[in-house]
Amino acid sequence: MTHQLSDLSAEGLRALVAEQLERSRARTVQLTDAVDTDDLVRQHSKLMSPLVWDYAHIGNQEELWLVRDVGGREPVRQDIDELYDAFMHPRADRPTLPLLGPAETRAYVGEVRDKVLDVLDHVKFDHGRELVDNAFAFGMIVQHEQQHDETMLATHQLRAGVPVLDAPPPPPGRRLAAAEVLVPGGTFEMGTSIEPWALDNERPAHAVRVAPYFIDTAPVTNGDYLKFVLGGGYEDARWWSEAGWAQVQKASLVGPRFWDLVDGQWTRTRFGHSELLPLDEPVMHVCFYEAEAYAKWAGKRLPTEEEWEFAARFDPATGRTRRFPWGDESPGPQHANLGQRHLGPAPVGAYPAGASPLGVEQLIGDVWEWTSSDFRPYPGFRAFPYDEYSLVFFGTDYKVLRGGSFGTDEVVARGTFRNWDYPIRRQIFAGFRCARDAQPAELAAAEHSELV
Ligand code: AVJ
Ligand code: FE
Repeated sequence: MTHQLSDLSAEGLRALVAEQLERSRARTVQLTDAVDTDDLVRQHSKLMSPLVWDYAHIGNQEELWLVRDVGGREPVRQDIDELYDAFMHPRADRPTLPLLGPAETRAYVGEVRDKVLDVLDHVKFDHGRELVDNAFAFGMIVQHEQQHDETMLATHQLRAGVPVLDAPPPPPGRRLAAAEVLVPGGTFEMGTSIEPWALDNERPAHAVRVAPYFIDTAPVTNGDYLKFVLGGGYEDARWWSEAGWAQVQKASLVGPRFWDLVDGQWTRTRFGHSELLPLDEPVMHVCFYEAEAYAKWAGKRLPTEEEWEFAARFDPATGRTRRFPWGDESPGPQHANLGQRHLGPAPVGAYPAGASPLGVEQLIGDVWEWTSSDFRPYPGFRAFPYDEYSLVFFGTDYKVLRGGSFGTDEVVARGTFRNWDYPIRRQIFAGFRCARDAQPAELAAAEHSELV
């Protein structure tokens, strides 16, 4: 959302929250109405919850934060809190729980929403309560629903059977003038202290120094990645970290998830549709280790999270950190492929209006981008409003992904937003782009060309 949200009147803020609640619910309903009762309660993959769990969990979080905490109202269904607590039950066990059925779930989330709209009508945004300032708790719950909607979209991708989702194709790509650009580096302000709906791990803004580096102008494509596959990349331990090579053996990896070799031709299946591999689309459904191995094979490396954000937010003309690669304006359909408007990443070059000042494209939307960084707190981090959003995940188990995918809503896909997952995960809508160190001779050449 816009950081000018604090300029809105209470009525303006109420209207904006109502619209965002409505938008996220429409998406949840679309993703759950698309399948029958059996598909809602079934577990499509051990990696995922049954869709009906996500659905009721969305309602339960909304009840906990907005009905009970912000609203101070009586619980709707305290008896089910435990069933929908993500920390009590791992995803693999959720189908065995006495979950609410589809009809009960719809009634429950509907009842919660009615109460929330009543709370929204009466809430005072300016009572100095941090949870309610700038409607933060409402923004957090809207983002929570949208994040689970992306998770449910990933469940759809894992689901067998006839296609049930439909959307227009993304815009066409174009040839980029350069494959990589030199980012001069410097000190910039990373993270945010002013985006009202930024989550705790994006805060606070802090100065970070970045050395000069090269970064790819686009995500690595299926065509690029296919060369690595055909060149024997998955059979050569040289390209892989020790943990990555162990994962190749353990999971028998031979290529990205959802790629298949059919009669000598590579195909990929998405939301039930199989087609020849589109070579100019960003590669997707690779794990961190695959991204890391490709980068090494290509003579490059993954960018750090700091390098990713510098490329996405730093404006060399003013020295200022901006909200997005294209400026401070919230993303429009011309800037980025977000919000499940299309059901896949757009080909490289499809979003010239979304380019950064240095010409780095498709940083926001299309595919989440693996970075080389572990998920760590920023200096001055404070868990808010609960430890289980970020704090309990910090450490070396998770790698950071940035930028959002075609399945991420714009209310989530801030330039500062940080996602994280285990380095072996491939069901998320993740790809990557490469970076490399700038050599002294290249820096000298760049300086020279600026002088002439
Ligand atoms: C930020 C996407 C890693 O799905 O585990 C949802 C978001 N947190 N409910 C996740 C989240 C609590 C989180 N990710
Ligand atoms: Fe959740």
